[in-house]
Amino acid sequence: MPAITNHLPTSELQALDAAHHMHPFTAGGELAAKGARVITRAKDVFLYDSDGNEILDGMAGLWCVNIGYGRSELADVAARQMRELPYYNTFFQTTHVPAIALAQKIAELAPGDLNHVFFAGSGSEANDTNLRMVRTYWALKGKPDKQIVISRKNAYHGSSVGSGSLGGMTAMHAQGGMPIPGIVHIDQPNWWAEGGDMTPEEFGVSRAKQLEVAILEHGEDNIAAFIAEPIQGAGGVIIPPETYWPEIQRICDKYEILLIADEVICGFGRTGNWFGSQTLGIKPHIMTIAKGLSSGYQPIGGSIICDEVAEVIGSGEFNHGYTYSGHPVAAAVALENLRILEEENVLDHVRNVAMPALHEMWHGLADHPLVGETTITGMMGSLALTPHKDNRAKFAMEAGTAGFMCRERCFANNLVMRHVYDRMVISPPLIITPDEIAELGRRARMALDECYAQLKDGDMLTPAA
Ligand code: PXG
Repeated sequence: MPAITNHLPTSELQALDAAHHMHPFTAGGELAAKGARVITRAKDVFLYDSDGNEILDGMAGLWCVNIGYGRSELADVAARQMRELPYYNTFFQTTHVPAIALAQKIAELAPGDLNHVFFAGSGSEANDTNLRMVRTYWALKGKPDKQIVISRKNAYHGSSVGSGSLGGMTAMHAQGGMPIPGIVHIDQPNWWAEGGDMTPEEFGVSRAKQLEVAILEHGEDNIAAFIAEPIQGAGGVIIPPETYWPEIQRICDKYEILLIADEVICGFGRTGNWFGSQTLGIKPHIMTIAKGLSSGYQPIGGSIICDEVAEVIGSGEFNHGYTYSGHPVAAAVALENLRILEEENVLDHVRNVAMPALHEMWHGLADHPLVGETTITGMMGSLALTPHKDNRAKFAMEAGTAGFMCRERCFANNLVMRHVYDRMVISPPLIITPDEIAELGRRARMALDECYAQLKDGDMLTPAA
């Protein structure tokens, strides 16, 4: 076998990929027949593939490359750290400078008394930590029955057995024996799809009140925590009505349950503040972090824990942790990423430059015949594809068909924009410029036009009954 490099022809790379590489969330046979797109390098907001195409990455990878691609400072830090101390663990009463420095920095950035960090290798691992931690917390407080965690349908909290069970993705639950016991899912605050005749404000309150109903049904004495993304990401960038989070917060405050904000996507500038909880006015006891923490340059995640929970957990031995908890190279790279976010005032760029341009461009797509609503907070937005603009109609054909077609047209126009069923979502790198935003808008409109034409030609614009 010759060396496998970027210089091999695309078809050979695709054949090798199909032969040996199993992809996440992918129908392997279908992809093998088609051939995966081979990404070879990236710079700022652009990806380059093995055929030389320049692709605008409207998703920042998987919602994570917040500072953009190609920052050599992070590579330098990684190389330096690998030479000095490539690995050591944080078990058995040892520590190292990158873990200390990163934990301190995260505690400084996090609001309120969220002052303690438990590291993991990913968001999934961090949510597994959270599940065990909240249950352990209540057991140590002498309330071992407080074990149930309430979550939401169409939430995404990861792909491990624990975090996937916390999530509310039916397609995931259908495989591999999930959800595990002790997790209850209430409905999501998705007004567009599920709001019926209610105003968004009424709907927000009614969905939040489901939390109270679930607490009363299962008994306050049996509930450990409520977990939610401030804004659902993988579920389709579902921005809750303004009435939703205040009511959720009131309910969490009233009953003795912990609140976990899953900030894996919303954290580190995505919503225009350091954390989505700040943008949406949430006061969690625990935050889940990953993705933007290192801008995806290294795999790292974690949980930020408030003083009270950390103190109780610290009163005994918490029998939990990962080989790579606080990995020195990942921690050093994350720290450098946070330095860049801070010293280059990336949040100011987001608030004053990128957000206004992105919001104007995004809402500008609302006049398209295929677009039902456009919604956006900070640097994460979505639009609903619809066969009928005026009444929030869904398509008669299988949900996700139009979205998939639109995503294909985006790909053909060298734009990465994802679909979640029939919603298109964007989450570009935070450092995107107004010119690049205009280009994103141009390519998105082209994709929408082409998709609309295809749907029309195929007689597929029929609304569901
Ligand atoms: N919580 C949230 C809110 C996430 O979005 C995780 C936890 C899990 O993180 P890890 O690092 O274990 O993947 C996520 C991950 C998609 C997509 O297609 C989204 C995620 C991951 C993969 C794909 O939108 N989010």
